[in-house]
Amino acid sequence: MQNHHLWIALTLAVGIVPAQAETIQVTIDRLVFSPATVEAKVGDTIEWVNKDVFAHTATVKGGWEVMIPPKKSASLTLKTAGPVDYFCRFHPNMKGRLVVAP
Ligand SMILES: [Cu+2]
Repeated sequence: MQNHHLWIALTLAVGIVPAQAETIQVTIDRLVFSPATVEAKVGDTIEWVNKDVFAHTATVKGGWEVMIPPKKSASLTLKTAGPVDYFCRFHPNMKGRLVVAP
């Protein structure tokens, strides 16, 4: 009986949590971030999946940098709101954008 009540309490609690943090994948294939623009919110995690055989980065000028080794993935949890443009330091033509809601 105690367990039953606990289960109901948990179910109700989950129901009122506003929005769950998500993990959003960005694929890198043949020197292209895809999707190039991602809409996310603070607390979400971006996971870059590198399908290429060479390393890439997701680099923000004056900000953070994530190294994504060949055939591997790397991730970053978003801490600040606002739009942010990033590029690959090895291939500056590779560009991506994160639009981060509070
Ligand atoms: Cu690159």
